[in-house]
Amino acid sequence: MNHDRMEELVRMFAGLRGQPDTVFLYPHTGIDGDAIGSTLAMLMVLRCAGITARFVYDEVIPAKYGFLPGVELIEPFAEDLLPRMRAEQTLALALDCSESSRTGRRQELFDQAPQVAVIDHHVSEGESGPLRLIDPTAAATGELIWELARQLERTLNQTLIDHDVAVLLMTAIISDTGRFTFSNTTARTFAIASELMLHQVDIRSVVYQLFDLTSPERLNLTGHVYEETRYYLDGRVAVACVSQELLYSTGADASDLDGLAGHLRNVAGVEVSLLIRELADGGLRVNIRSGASFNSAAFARSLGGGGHARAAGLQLEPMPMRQAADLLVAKVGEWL
Ligand SMILES: [Mn+2]
Repeated sequence: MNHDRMEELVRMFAGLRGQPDTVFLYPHTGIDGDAIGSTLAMLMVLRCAGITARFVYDEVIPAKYGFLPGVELIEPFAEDLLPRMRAEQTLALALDCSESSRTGRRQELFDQAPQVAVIDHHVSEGESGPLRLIDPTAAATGELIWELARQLERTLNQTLIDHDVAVLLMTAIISDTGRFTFSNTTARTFAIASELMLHQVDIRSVVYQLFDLTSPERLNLTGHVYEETRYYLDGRVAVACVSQELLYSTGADASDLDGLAGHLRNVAGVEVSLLIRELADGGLRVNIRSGASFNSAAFARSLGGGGHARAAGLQLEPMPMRQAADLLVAKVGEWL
């Protein structure tokens, strides 16, 4: 069925070549390496194929993605541009997400698109449709973009994947597989990475920018988070809370928390880790990481969130973080 949907998407894009249509690309808010890498790659592939495409985003792009080729093509979203964008948009393409609720301030624009397509690898219970390619067996949306671009190359008999696109897709895949170490990594992942390496991707530099490059602020924040992590249910659950004040006092920003929830899960005996972060509006963002004994995706969905079996997230209304921790630990206890 996914095969048919891929064909359908390729046929649709091939038909847009040289047409007055404009495709708007929608990676999810809280952009990550897969979302930005996949979206920029898709933008370049579409433009190379003679299809008008735009990547408008409504948050600040984290500095660590500044090295990506084409990052300057991302247009900042502004409300006063809405009427013109609305008039121009003929297709909204969601990438690395499948619901308009993940598109932040761009949601209104997304919802008003005459046609919607989806390319995603997150488990979803949403509607199904011919232009919704959702493949949870893909380690990253980047894998799906690779397969789509290859097929579009064959259909149009034109080269679309160059060195820059290869760097972007490698970034997407390396991000979502934790540099090829997460359990989502498959033979397909390596097969695609192998093809990408034929474009002379500087993998050391990509990994350095994504994972190893750090700062005094980040080390400081990490130290505080580790020190204040609490353990519950005989050490099976680890919970860390990060207030706006901690971010401010350490000079760190939210992207400096990337990977921390996973580190907490690595503590011997911990089956589930929760990283609770206070947002600017007082709401809470919760990152969940788990071992095989706990389905993070199902747990997150039960509270309005989503994600993968071992890595998921959800959002809570404003409340004290300790109260949220108690509430979530009690719920996790019911699930364990
Ligand atoms: Mn992804």
